[in-house]
Amino acid sequence: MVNIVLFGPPGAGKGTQSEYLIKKYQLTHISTGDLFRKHLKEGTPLGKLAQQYMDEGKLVPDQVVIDMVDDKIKNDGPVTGYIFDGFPRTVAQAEALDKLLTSKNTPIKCMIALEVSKEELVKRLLNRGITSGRADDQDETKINTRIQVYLDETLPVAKYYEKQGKFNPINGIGEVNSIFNSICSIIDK
Ligand code: B4P
Repeated sequence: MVNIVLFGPPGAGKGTQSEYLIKKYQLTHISTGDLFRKHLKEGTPLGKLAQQYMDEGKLVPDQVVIDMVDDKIKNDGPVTGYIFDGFPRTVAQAEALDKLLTSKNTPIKCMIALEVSKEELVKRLLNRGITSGRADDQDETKINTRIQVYLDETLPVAKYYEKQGKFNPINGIGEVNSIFNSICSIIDK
């Protein structure tokens, strides 16, 4: 079983690369952003709670995120591995994930961090905002908040995995295919 964490700021290409990785390695996708958007669409209490935070570009409280992931993993049947996309976003989430996977005897193999400049992130997200309908992609102030939240609250997660010898930074600017190949070479090591 191969478990991978795909890490990076908003707009770094996590969702984009996940699609290719799922196909190649038959992984089960856990995107906390997608799960929240699904709840939102279905009008669940969890979706309504998450919306307040997402619309402002802030993080949903840790315990809410952790419980949702816990529930998803516990209810999944047998899987060949997970790709965690946009999770963990805080050290508390990373610790909770380790605990959960240790109890299943299946640790994280590696964390891959996509590195992209702030100018490129803003450009990509505004561009996606034209078609996505996502409120958090349409307003440059909200995008800047998301990037700042990433720097303040999420970046320490990189150190967490670095200490475990699992941190692998890669350049997230360039052709989607060549970034994909760089990711595969890390997974296949
Ligand atoms: P997410 O859904 O995770 O959204 P995201 O950070 O914007 O990344 P995404 O994966 O969608 O974008 P991608 O980089 O692939 O989170 C949304 C919100 O949910 C958060 O702000 C937060 O409120 C909440 N949330 C989610 N998880 C949470 C957690 N764990 N804890 C607390 N709160 C949480 O792609 C962006 C764009 O770039 C796309 O348009 C794509 O086409 C383009 N692109 C990708 N690769 C490219 C390349 N190589 N070149 C050019 N463009 C590229």
